Amino acid sequence: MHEGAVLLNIKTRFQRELIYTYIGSILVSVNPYRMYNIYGTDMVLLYKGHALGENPPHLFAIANAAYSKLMDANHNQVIIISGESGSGKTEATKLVLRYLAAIQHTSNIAQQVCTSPLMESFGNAKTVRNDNSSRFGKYIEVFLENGVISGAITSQYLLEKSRIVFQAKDERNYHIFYEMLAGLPSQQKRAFYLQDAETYYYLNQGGDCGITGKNDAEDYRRLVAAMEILHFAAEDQASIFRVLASILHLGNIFFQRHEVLISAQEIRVVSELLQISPEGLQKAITYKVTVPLCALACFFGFRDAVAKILYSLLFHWLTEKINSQVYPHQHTLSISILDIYGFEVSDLTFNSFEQLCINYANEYLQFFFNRIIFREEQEEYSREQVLWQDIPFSDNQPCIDLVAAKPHGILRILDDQSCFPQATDHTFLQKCHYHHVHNPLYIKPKMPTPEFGIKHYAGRVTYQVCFHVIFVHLVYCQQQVSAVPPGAGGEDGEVTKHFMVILWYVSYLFLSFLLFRCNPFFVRCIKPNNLKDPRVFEDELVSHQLRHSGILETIRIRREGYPIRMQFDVFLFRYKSLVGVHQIPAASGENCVLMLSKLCPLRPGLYHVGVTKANIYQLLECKRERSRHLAALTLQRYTRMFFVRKR
Ligand code: AOV
Ligand code: MG
Repeated sequence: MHEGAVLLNIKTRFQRELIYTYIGSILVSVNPYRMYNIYGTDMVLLYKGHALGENPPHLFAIANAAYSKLMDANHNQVIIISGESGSGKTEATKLVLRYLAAIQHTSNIAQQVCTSPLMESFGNAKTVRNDNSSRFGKYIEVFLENGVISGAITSQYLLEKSRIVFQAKDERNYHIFYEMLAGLPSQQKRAFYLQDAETYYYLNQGGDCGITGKNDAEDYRRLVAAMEILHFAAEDQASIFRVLASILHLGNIFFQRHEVLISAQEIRVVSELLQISPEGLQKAITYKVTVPLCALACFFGFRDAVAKILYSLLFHWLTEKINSQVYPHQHTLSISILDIYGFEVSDLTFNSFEQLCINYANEYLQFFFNRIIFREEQEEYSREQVLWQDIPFSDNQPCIDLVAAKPHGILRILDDQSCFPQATDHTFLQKCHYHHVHNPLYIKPKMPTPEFGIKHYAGRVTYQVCFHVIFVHLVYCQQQVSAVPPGAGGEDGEVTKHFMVILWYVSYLFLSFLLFRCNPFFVRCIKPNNLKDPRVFEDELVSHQLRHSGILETIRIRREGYPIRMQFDVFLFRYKSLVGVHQIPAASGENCVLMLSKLCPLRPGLYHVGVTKANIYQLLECKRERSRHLAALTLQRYTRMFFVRKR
């Protein structure tokens, strides 16, 4: 049982076109970079109503397990999909939704919930890692009433805003801009004074406005069809395109040093499109800030900030609009799916504040995974007094602390610094160095460059410090978005409070939604190569992901641990018929062991007072299934179990 064996298994399966593998109840999914014919109605029927392990590993099996568990246990479920950028999280999310919709008899709402490409057009973009990279976090709650989808709520988190005004080489802005320019009828295009994508500064910085294999015009038509399904009025559609057009024109406004505008034409067009006065617009984008920035950067900063606000508001409005169409009548039980942007490991690209947020969110997700899989597992054993040797696992709490702990986590320092008008990138960086230089997870650059490095669980990343520029934008944007909780305004404390909102966004999401409300299922997505090539499996790259995702440790803990826990009364009730008892015996460990001994031979020394373990779970389940005249389960593995006193 070692890394090489696991790698070989996953590789061999990948080469045999088997992209899914179970590790315990965790599903590992390797991105095939090509569509296999494994998601049709036949597959839906194959997996519908069948327990995990009855059929070959598949995403549909996980979706079905979540569904069955919701129905059985009357408890909310969440499917947490994680993995590096480009590993297949968003595709997996869509497939889970498709499965949930497919098992419905009436699929009207289900279709609306599950097939809308709108969010993707507005929230996804081409990056160097993924042609369709999600640039926001998404938490979809699908509500079920008696097993039937009754509605859904999508929450979106931390849309990447820098992309609206800046793209790195070979990257694009959000799909929607290019789709609009490729697909809008020429008459409408003229009305918005629009030309080709190449003419817009906000669209052409990456160098290539097209994506091989993507037809923007066609996707525009699909987008409009989706708007129709969601009952977007004609005026709404026109307004959306008007706002998008005004953002593009805004980006073509240029400044010369100190306030002299040289783009009167663009100013006029933008103010016409947004139906505001040209003077007001000019004032808004040349407004002076107190944050120390050079004048020119400041002007561009505010032009860009206005563009970001417009886009953020549009995205926010759109999410709400979609939600309003499918909002559930009441909050019943739900299956949620979490799909955030993947970890961004690269020392080559420009990493800044937003990458730090993205990576922190992933770090937090890993923390949650660890908590569930390792820590809680071990805590449960000691609570139940099961003899158990702690399995060491790579706890990433220290990294969480480095980024966000009070009082000197990097985000805290940034938050703190933003209250001082004299603070600069330099003072911020010095503070970080001062507090963390001895932290093994922190990397102080050897040269005095304005950057620092962090050793994340998934790899090391260097972050460039130009936080103030981004910070101004973020604050400016946050003020506009209605998601800011009431009372977060105010003069002096504004910056701090708003910044805390961002922190709140990232951590609150995971903490409240995941940790406490739902029973989690984990899907770990793996990227076989960085070339997006269906034929290549790079051992080193996959090993790295296996090692850092905790998958190997999961295997160990699963094998050595007790994946099945049953409360005394549940156990006695479940297997009573196998021993021919009608009356359930009193719920005690002794009675469980007694019943167990009637069902199968127990080796002595395998259990303790009140708490026992045995290699029998699947054997019992098999007996039970047979006794119910159901098809016998295929059993290859034995699982250990222990009983739990009812709390
Ligand atoms: P991500 O969500 O994990 O990245 P995606 O789900 O967008 O990654 O997957 C990237 C690309 O891989 C997709 O556009 C597909 O071409 C291909 N792909 C992924 N899963 C499958 C599958 N099951 N079958 C066939 N092709 C697949 V990011 O959002 O960048 O973190 O922010
Ligand atoms: Mg994605």
